Amino acid sequence: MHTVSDVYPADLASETNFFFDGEQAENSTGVSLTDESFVSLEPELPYQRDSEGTIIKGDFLQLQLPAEITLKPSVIKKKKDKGKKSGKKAPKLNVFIEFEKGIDLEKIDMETVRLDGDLSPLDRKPAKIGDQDKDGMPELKLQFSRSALAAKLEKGQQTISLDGELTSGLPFHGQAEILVK
Ligand SMILES: [Ca+2]
Repeated sequence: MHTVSDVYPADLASETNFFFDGEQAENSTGVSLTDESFVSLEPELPYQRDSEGTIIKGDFLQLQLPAEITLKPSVIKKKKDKGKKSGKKAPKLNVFIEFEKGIDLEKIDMETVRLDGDLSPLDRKPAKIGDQDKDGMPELKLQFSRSALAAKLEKGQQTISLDGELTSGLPFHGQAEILVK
């Protein structure tokens, strides 16, 4: 599985800005965010001000929660099925979103979830939460149109992203490999 580090200007790196480096979120002094850090980094409103009167909100806005994304199936076909099913019977892509412990899946703002940049889930409610990979951590199951995704992608093995926000506004991001035939 490939991971991609955040790209950011060097002068943005500081002790209070955390960037996801593909494996963990670190600030400029190498301090990693723990599970507990993520939970405590929900935005506190109204924003606090520092000693110079500047509103402190940068830490929260820079954060991006890592999400583990599982696609089922992870192989999709570009050509339309012979049956040419459409509507509710069209082939669906199941996307499972898993967070580190402490992040409540029910806090995902469904309106913000996008696959590969601009695909919205087919059904925003009700969201199904289960543990299909049986690792003890729950996942949220969303469904997307398989043909709509296939139409956007080139043939071959590639990494696609899933992005969204929690109801607090905290963004999350995950990636998964998919093979388009
Ligand atoms: Ca799980």
